[in-house]
Amino acid sequence: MAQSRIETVDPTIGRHDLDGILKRDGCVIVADAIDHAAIDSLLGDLKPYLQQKSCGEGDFVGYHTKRLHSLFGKSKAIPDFIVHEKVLEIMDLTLGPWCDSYQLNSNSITAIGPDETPQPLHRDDLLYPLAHPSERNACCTAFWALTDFTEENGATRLIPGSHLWDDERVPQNEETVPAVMSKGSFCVFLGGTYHGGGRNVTSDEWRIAMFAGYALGWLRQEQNWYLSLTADEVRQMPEVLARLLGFNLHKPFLGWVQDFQDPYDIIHGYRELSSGGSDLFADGAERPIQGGKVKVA
Ligand SMILES: O=C(O)CCC(=O)C(=O)O
Ligand SMILES: [Fe+2]
Repeated sequence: MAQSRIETVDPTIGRHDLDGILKRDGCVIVADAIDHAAIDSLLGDLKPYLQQKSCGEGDFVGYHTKRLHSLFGKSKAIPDFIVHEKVLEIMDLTLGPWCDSYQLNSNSITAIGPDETPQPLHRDDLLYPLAHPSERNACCTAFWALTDFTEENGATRLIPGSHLWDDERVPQNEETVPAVMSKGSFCVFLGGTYHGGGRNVTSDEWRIAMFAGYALGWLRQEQNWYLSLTADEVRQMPEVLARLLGFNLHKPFLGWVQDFQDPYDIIHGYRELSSGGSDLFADGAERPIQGGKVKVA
């Protein structure tokens, strides 16, 4: 049975325990996983953009919520969060079994201001036409608390265990629990876990989160990094990040360019017509994935 609260663990937790919690609850909070200096530097870089940005105008995006995107060009601190070791360890667990490599799906700042009403509950995997429950996760989201998250200031609300619900069951606000956590912690939830931004009843507090969504490498990404980054920016990134953004070949042969080349090589200067190509699946990558419907007790 899923818990009626979100389990909070220490960053030293082992894979086996993390896996058990995520399979049972579909969500977990990892407390104090990054130091405040990294967050303060990020918030300093984002401040002018947040000041200039207008609030949304819609039930889903809110009316007292500011959102920022294309964050790589706005702060050099972003990669520290996106390729954070513990986050990637969780993605290895939740997405790794179903693809050769996973990718960054989305990356946003959501700053919920005073008087915001709750965001409608939803599943982030609504992007993909999946039946629930499914053993295969299409996507998985991590969100970082850049400020303390409290029930009063709009902490994201989740329904632990709802990743195991079918498509008929309608989530109710009373079933949600707030992801209360300290600045520097992050919460992860599976694509099938119902959640939504919380109500902010404070008079002057902004609850600021950085969302980083990850998805199976064979799906279309929610945000299009190919147009929001220049080739020069990608060339200067560490390889792990460039590949995570999709400048990568998903085995056995998805996403190749020119003469069956890996996009990562193209971006680093591969010249067309300089080879006749080679078998992309030569190193033995076959269909890597097997699986069926999840068994619900
Ligand atoms: O800001 C939040 O707490 C939730 C945002 C969210 O779930 C979304 O925009 O998909
Ligand atoms: Fe969401």
